[in-house]
Amino acid sequence: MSITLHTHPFSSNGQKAQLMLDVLGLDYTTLEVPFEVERIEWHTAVNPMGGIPALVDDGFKLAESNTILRYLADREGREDLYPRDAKERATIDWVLDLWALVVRPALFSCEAAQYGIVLGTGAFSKEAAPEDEVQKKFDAVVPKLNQAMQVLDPVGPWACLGRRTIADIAATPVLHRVANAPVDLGQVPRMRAWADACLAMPEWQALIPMCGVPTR
Ligand SMILES: N[C@@H](CCC(=O)N[C@@H](CS)C(=O)NCC(=O)O)C(=O)O
Repeated sequence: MSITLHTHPFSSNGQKAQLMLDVLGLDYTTLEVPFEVERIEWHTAVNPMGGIPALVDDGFKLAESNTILRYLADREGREDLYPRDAKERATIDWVLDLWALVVRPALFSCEAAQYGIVLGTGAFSKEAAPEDEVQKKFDAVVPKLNQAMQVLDPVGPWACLGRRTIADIAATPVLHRVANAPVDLGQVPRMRAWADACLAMPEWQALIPMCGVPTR
């Protein structure tokens, strides 16, 4: 049995798949996909869309980071991370979709300014914007972030079900970026409490040196 993760150290979607593998304690190897517009052939042979990450599990090919998280939890029988109960599962899926389809896109202009991200060539492709510009972009999305955080368990700190699930693992890399951005996280208290819990995961702490995101 061998697992290979196609990823890039700065890809937040790659980081969440790698965090999941580490939480599960699985053995795997990584292949670094260059951040180039023309994606390298060995990667598109697995994920025709070229997005990072992709996973190959003994010849079984998979892409889309949230799909990879769901698959790995099921593969390992980890119902604590992704339960079979329809309502519990749907609650997690709601947070996963909310994060990927609403929150991440809202945060992206802030992230792109902070890390000089250019779509197609990745992070550090241009100079980072001045800190006050990053804060301004963040301020603009604060109302939307607070609105989205109302979907989470109000008690927390985990997103839902009163315990760590794949919803938390999925959000951790971007929460790390936000927590280390020159922004006032006090404006989004539920997000700050969530970030504190996620970033304290020992498996995430161990990944930080690899992922090229400066810690403030
Ligand atoms: N929905 C996909 C998104 C994949 C994706 O867009 N990955 C980023 C890296 S985090 C990427 O390949 N970006 C292309 C680029 O920035 O050039 C997933 O969740 O896996």
